[in-house]
Amino acid sequence: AFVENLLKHPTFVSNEYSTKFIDDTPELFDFKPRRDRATKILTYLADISVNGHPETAGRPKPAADARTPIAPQPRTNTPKAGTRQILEEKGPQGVADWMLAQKQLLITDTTMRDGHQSLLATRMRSIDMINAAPAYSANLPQLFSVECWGGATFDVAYRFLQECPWQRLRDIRAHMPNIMTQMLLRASNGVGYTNYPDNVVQSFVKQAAETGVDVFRVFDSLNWVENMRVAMDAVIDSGKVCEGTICYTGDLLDPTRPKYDLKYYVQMGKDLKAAGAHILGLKDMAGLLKPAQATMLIKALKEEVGLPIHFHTHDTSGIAAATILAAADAGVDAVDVAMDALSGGTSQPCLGSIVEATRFSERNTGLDIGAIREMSIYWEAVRHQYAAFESGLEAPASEVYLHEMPGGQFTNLKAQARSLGLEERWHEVAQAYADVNMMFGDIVKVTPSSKVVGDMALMMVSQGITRAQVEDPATEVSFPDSVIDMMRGNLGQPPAGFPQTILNKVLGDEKPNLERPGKHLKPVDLEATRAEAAEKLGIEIDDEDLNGYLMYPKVFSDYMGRHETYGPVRALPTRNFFYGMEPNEQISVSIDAGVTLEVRCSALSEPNEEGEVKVFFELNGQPRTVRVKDRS
Ligand code: BTN
Ligand code: 3PY
Ligand code: ZN
Repeated sequence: AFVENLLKHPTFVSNEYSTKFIDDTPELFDFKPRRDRATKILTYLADISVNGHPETAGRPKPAADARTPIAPQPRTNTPKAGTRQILEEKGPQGVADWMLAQKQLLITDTTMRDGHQSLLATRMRSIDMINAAPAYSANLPQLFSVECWGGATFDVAYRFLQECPWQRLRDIRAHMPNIMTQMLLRASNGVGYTNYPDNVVQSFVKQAAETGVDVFRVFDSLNWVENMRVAMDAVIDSGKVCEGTICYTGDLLDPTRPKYDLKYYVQMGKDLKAAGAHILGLKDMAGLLKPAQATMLIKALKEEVGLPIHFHTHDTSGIAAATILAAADAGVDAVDVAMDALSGGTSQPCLGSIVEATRFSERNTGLDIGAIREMSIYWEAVRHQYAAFESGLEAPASEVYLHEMPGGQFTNLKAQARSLGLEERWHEVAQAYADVNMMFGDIVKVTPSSKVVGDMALMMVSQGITRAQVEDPATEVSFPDSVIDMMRGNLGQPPAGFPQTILNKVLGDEKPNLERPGKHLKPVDLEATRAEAAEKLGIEIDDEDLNGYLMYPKVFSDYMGRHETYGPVRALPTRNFFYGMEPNEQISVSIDAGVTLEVRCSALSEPNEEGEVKVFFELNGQPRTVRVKDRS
């Protein structure tokens, strides 16, 4: 069996082995009957070539002559020290002190997280990020941070991209050792849609810090600081940067909505400081903060809280760049922007243009505009590979001030509306979303509370129910589960609680829980859970896997099942991952350091009577045939 394993090992097959290879390759001693990784990848390529990828069926395809994305060359082999070195040498408080002492406007690049979450349905694959990381490190070392993890990217990686989010983080970290990585953490909701037991949140944060997150932006979907402490404490204990975050909603000058005024935000900022935040995040997830309001809010927070401020917004309205410039004038310390090719619309404003706009001012970012252009040209080619996931949003829309949907939810909800046959009634969905918000007491809408409002709005439009009917005790309404869950208090409490009218209607006589949800959740036995997963999946479960399983038991298990069949498909170029191979196409697939498969597709047969297609490959020059059922 050893010799058999050796002969079919891809490194051996590819003649790249050395004498150390046998010692360094423990799987040679693994004698279970198991198909090797190369065979698994060929199986995947054959299946996709014949049947297509379920996620891209019926969607626009990249142009046949679309440019192959080639990352910019690193301009040096010894990247300059950056914010990561400040964190390592001086700790998180050192980072905060350094921010306050800086004059330059500090820049976070969101392309690898919110940029594609908001424009491409979160579908960007790790390989496209990791390929860019060395050029970020060498050519853009002045960046404050690169947001590349968390939010929706965690489950989408397992669920739709067939890759491990932890490996993505580890690889980006390794290739970009001088710039801080940043993640979005939904406090007690982790990177999920529900409140997890405290020890699950703690375990997750610890692992994320170990694998490679430097800055944790922690927010709560109802702005309840009480419900953020467990996550914030875990970040502080890990020695990483805790960015305690205010979610911005409404308009702080609107006299008809006095709930979220300047005083409210300043108080929340003070509460987050008292809870130990190193940085104060200001997260305008829908892009509602207007320039003049930004001037007031940033000034007030700077003066009265005193923490460095990191501002995040979305360009759905088309005027977010003006808001960023107003925030910069008012003394904001850091801002989020996306590389040009993935900016605008529901994403962040344009990084290169903010760099140019501040260039000859005292807020000059210090970033090299040539390096930014090169990087954006790369991202443009990457974006073209994801044509299937474009939302087709045509223009900026002031309607965002009506519905207040987060940029990361907008295109998603639109797709959900389409699948319910409501695409032509989108503006009614937008109005219903606004009505539901008021009915729920004017709440912060951000994952997961935004999903609850969206579920309710879709239900009302599809069933033709108005707000008045929902609130009328005499009308029978069957509420979505997520609404019942939120009214029970399972996502926590908004400022001043949910209105009695809606509570009565949803819960009847049932009393909601007004305490922190985590207070009543029993701790999970982590080792028993590890054993359960290992038993169920028949594999060893390491700490990263365990934390994936704790967040998403089914999504993780399904991923592992497919991984057993298809192997490390993360290594495939994006075009081949989504569309397979064409006859005469040849690709290199680097499945491990030093292990590269040269794959050529020679031909596809016609289906036989059983509906089976033969796909003919050459793997490192050797002929290989894979049979696949034609399910198309
Ligand atoms: C999914 O939609 O199930 C997730 C990604 C698809 C995984 C691959 S695609 C080829 C093969 N056929 C399937 O139906 N699933 C796997
Ligand atoms: C997320 O939680 O994924 C968000 O992007 C919220 O804005
Ligand atoms: Zn965002």
